[in-house]
Amino acid sequence: MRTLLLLPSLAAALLSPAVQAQQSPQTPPPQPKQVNYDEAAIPPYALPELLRTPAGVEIKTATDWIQKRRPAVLSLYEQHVFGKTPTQWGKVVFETLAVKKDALEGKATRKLVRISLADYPKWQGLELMLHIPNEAKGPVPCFVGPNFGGNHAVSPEPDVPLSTRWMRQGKDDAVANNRATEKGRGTEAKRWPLDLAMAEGFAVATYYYGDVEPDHTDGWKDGLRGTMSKNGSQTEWKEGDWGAIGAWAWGLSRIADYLATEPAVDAKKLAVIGHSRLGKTSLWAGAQDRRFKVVVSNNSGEGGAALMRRNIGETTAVITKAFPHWFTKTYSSYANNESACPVDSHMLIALAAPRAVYIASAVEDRWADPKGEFLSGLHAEPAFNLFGKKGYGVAEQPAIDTPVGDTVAYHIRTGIHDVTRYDWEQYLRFARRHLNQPE
Ligand code: GTR
Repeated sequence: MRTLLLLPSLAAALLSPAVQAQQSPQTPPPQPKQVNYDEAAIPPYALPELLRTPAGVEIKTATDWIQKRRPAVLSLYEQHVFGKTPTQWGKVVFETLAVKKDALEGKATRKLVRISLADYPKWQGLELMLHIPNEAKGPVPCFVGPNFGGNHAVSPEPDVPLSTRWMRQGKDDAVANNRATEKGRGTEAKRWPLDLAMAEGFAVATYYYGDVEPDHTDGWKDGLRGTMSKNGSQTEWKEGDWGAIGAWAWGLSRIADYLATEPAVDAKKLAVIGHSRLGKTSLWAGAQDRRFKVVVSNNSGEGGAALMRRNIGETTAVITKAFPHWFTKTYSSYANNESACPVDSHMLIALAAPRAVYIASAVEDRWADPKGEFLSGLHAEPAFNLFGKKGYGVAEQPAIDTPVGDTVAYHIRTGIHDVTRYDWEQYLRFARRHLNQPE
């Protein structure tokens, strides 16, 4: 098998050494004593070839990509990284819980909808919070993404019910005894600039990721995975079985199911978005579900957009030790052995082709390896080129706060690991450009 050889670059100039690893407030990251932040210390690596099958056949057309290579790459990603999403779950039930027509000072209609499974009543379902701009003249495009702190944390308004599910304990008092408190209201609102999305004519759909599975190693027992597995009697997870990221991504696809029934939304114009571990989730949802026409990865890092073969910032060894439940069991066998893995994240990005992908980094988010996030999009470009689509248009990371790209786009923003209004401004512009194109 021919391989593409990439030599480590010495140019780490963009990345200031100021912050070692800045993570979301809910989840202080593991801080291993020896984290490599030196580009020059990355051993040379070879990426698995994107457009050549293991038998050596070169993929030269869009049809061959769609019919042969894409299914093979998807299956490799299932087997080695995220596990296989079940193909059957029976009837999906939608139940409208509340509609508020004058949310956000009259700018939006807010709907709360429970999405559950008729065959698995033990699973309490997920609560979708949907904001639709009131000024819309017809069905609108929609961003779909999971949130970390509950719908009450995303909305700035006090009448959104507090989440009652298990929640990760952070340093602040938004969560006490692993349950949301009143103090958590609006704490994630900055990451979800609903006013901006409404003004731009986009609906926004979100759910608390813990509705599908609590985010800890035993969380599956109380979540969808446990409930669905052998009628709840499964006791361990095998190689190739799905992990929590797969389950959270599944939740995003069920929201897409609901949106197909929602007259106010144009379900042909969906963008999927996620930050950090939920950016890994949005990439995996976008890889599997072609209804997401735009895929956004915000600071998704290791296991997301960052190339796993670059030993810098968070590594496969660190992530699989801290969060084994996120992935399929096989993935941990690549700890300190990344070159044995038949995929890397350029293939995860390519799975979205020819749909549009936006990858974003932050300068101080060195834990997530901004350069590795950039490179996955760059090395995914040949798959997009098969469809006559263009990627970044540049071969080096652009200057800070300078977005680049066409169907694959990228920016590295000033600041820390977070989702900001600046990030959303770029995503909204990108989504408008791509969602308004003919199929
Ligand atoms: C960290 C983890 C990262 C990232 C982050 C987050 O602890 O190491 O991979 O996903 O959590 O989700 O905020």
